[in-house]
Amino acid sequence: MSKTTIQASPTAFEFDIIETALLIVDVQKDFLYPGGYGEFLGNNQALLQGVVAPISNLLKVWRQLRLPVVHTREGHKPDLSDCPPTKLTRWPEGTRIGDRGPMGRILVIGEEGQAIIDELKPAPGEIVIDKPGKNAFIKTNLESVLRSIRAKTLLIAGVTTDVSVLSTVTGANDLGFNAVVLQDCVASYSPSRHQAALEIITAQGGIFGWVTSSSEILQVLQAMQVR
Ligand code: TIU
Repeated sequence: MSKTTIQASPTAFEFDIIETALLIVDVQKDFLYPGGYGEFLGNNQALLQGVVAPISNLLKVWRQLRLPVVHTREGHKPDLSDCPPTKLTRWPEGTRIGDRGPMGRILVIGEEGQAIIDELKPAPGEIVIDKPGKNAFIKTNLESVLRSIRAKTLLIAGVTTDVSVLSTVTGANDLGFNAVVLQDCVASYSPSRHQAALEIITAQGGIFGWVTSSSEILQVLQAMQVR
């Protein structure tokens, strides 16, 4: 497969789709549904709903072409031994990771709230990685999974733009992966922080990566389908 070039910010981006993985970050009930961790932190989870349709549309075509997708889920062991104090103790009791919410224990692996939302449920056989940090590369096998499928470029979708997406983008950049954020497929609890995170990624000539939209990728995929 020859390389293709898409419009992106701050520069056009040239890549090979067969060396590319779609990374969907933390589209979990605890962040997108009422009664989850996001809401317990004082956020309006409804602000994240806009990512569902564009991710779903992209995923449909991505799967038809059998391209690799990796889903991540933020979450901790039931004994919270992998949850650092920096994530645990700064919020009021009853609203912390491990406390009981309407969808089970907050951000605990295996609880209903920690699951990926029904609308974007992983298909059988797709890779799902539980991550204890914001950065999906920390204390996970994500890097080795990506190296094993020879991925050089990551198309990044998910939530939230200013927390796990940004943190994972900077991690990807440090490890030598091209991070390309799909702006319509990422969202924040704050539109201004969403914008700020995208600016941080693309500043200084693209210090951490590129930003584009899912329509650019869909055009590439549609060209592959007619071939
Ligand atoms: N609070 C917030 O915006 N996000 C998180 O805590 N985790 C993720 O972004 N996944």
